[in-house]
Parts: sequence; C-alpha cells; structure tokens
Amino acid sequence: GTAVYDPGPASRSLHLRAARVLHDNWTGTSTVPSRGLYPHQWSWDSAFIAIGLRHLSPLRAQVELETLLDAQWGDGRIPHIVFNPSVPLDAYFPSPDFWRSSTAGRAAGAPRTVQTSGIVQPPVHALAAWLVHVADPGLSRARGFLSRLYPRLAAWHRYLLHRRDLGGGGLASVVHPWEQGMDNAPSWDAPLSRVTPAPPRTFRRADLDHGAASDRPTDLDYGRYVALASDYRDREYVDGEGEFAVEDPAFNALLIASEYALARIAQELGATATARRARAERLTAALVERLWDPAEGMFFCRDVRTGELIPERGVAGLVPLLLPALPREIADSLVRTLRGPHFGLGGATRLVPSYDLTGEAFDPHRYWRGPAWFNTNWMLERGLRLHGEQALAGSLRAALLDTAGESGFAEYVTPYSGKACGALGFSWTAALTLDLLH
Ligand code: 9YW
Repeated sequence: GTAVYDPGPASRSLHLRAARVLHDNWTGTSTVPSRGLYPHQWSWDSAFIAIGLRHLSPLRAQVELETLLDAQWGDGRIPHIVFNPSVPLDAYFPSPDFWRSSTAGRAAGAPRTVQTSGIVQPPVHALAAWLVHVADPGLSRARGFLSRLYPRLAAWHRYLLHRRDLGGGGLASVVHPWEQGMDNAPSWDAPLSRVTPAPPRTFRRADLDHGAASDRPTDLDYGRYVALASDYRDREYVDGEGEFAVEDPAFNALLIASEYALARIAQELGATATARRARAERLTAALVERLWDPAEGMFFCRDVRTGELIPERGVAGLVPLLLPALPREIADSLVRTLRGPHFGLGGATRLVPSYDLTGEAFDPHRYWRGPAWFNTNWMLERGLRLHGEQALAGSLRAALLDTAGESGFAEYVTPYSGKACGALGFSWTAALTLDLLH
C-alpha cells in the first residue's frame, strides 16, 4: 500500500514549517526579514533570527551576525539596514541613495564597500552572540567567533553609552523612531509633532506596494521620518543636535541585557567580567530612576528635548522585565500591569499588544499601535520566567506557538483574535518560534 506521511506531533511540524521560512529567507550570508516587504538585512531582526537559527545551524547563526558586524561603522554604530547590492533601488525606501552612507557617513567611519543606513536599532546583538555561542561552544571556539566579535560589540556599546547619552543621565537616546524598532508607536507622536514633514511628493513609499495602507504608518508619519533622517544625514550623522531625542525603556533594557551577555563573553575569553556586571547594574538603576513611573506601574519614554516623560502605555514600557537586577516590587508591579486592563495578559488578549488596549490611539491593525508582535512577546516570556512567573510564562509560550503557526508566521497579529497582519513568512516570528520550541 501507499505509505502515509505522518508529520508526527504538532510541534514537529511547527518546527519544520519555521525552519522552512528561515531557509527560504536565507540569502547565503544573512536572512531577509521577509521576501517582499524587506529585501535587505535589518539589524535587530538579524539578532532575533540568529537566536532561532542557532537551533538549526549554529554556523549560519554565526555568519548572520558576522555579516551584520562587517558593516559596522568606525565610530562603533551598527547600522539598522545593510543593503543588498543586487536588489533594485526602488524595492525599498529609503534606499542607499537616500542614506549615502559611504559619502555622508565618511567622517563617522561608514564602510566603503557596503551601503548601509545611518541610524541604528536596538542592541540585541551581544545577547544573540552569547546565545549562539552556547548552542555550539566547540564550533564557536574553533572559529574564534566570540574573540572576533567581542571588540566590535564592545565598541557598539561604547558608541551607545557615550555618543548617545544625550540626556546626560547615563541612558542611550534614540534619534529617530525607526531606531527603537517600533516605528509608529504612539509614544513618538508628541516628539514627532514638532518635526516639519518632508513634502509628500519628494519621496515614494515602496512599503505600500506590499502592505495594506491601513496596516502601515500614515503618509504624515512618513514625511516626518524622512525629514528627521535627511537632517541627520545632512549633519553627516554627527550625534547631539537633532530635533528628536528620546530615552526608550525597551532600547535601554536590551542594551543592559546585552551588557550582561558581554560580561559572560568576556569571562569566556578569560577577561574580567566584574566591571561590565557592575555597569549593567548601574544602568538598571538609571533606567528606574529616569523612566519608571510607580503610580502607573510601568516604564515610560523620556523626551530629552522637553525633559518630560511621555505618558503613553506602550509594550516597550514592560520590556525591562527582562532585567535580573530589577527591584522585586518593580517586577511585581510590571506583572500586574501586564495582567490588567491595558494589556490583558491571561484574560482578554491572546498575546500582549504593542499598545494600551484602552488608549486613545489604539488600533488593532496598525503596526505598532496595537497589534501583537512576536519579538516583544518573546522578551516578555523570558522576563516572566526570570522573575518566577512560570505559569504565566507557560501560557504565553503556548499562545505564541499556536498563533505563530496559525498565522503563517505573520509579522504581527491582532491582539484579540490573532489574525495575521503585515507580511507572512516573517523571519523573526519563525526564529523565535524555534527558540521557544527548544
Ligand atoms: C519599515 C524589518 C523592520 C523591523 C522594524 C519594523 C519594520 C521597517 O520592519 O521597519 O519599513 O517599516 O518596524 O522593527 O526591524 O523587519
């Protein structure tokens, strides 16, 4: 008779499907976030991708991070996009001819042989490098993976902690909403409202060729993104004077988590880790001092140009749950906020939304203004586990796996029903699914 193909337990087929997404999105030296919408290499995407890829191929996971770091600038910054020269210029906007890294970025040490953007993304890289190492320490040592990456990752953190301490309180600031990775989050509305948008006919939005306009940022948002980015370029990517500077809790929490990872990497290489651990603890204290709001039970962004906290409840304000040195009462308070009416974990929602369910700007479809994303939920799952919330972490993990599979590894989903939005076959969704399966 005919042999019947048995896919085995559900998790086995989920594993195979996630592996297929990463296989299809691999270019030979790195992984695109998705085939249509995002045809280049993105910085924090690659870090999340490496975290999943290490379970399929530790070698490919190492190469993913190495390719990204080959495009690092002399001043230490890791650019948010590394452009693939074989992709047509009009496939993604802003393209290399907008950023002009090899000319406008010359003073800041942009590489000559590869074109990149000039802004950054959240520093998940040292954390990813450490996790990739532990997946296969033998291979990592044989290839000198950590010894090659360590000085570059250290330079990256130095750039953020020195050139980007625009508020003077020890935290890193982002100078563009794209840098924080949650492009149109309501937290940016107030600081962005001061920026004069670039006129609509001076640029063409390639994103609308692939994504539904109602799921994407608006034209007005885009005009402001373009104005901020071209200003930064015209200042030759020198930090300090731009109109937009914000201290974000998720960006800084990831920097701190990566600083702990750098301490582990230093130790593995036979160097001392104590100074780095102490720094991670000092940064945690600075994060609490500058961004924690005890009455609201969450962290907020600080607008460095006005000195005020921005009272918008975004998922970024929960991400510091990742941090081991967080005071007990703050961790407890974050868990209460997660379970409460604004985020609905364990109650109304399937996955934690990107923004306050009761907020005026909440929109269940529009990108970072409501939909649930897999990377933020993965971070929260780790944070819950770290702080002893095993049951909540377990149910969040189960919901993530179900939703990833049912949505076709969507870029993001509606928070109540888990309906797919944005691109399908999205790399970090597949990668973090693999990580949760292991
Ligand atoms: C864009 C690639 C990137 C992510 C960002 C996300 C989006 C680019 O896609 O930005 O064109 O809007 O907001 O976090 O890295 O996946």
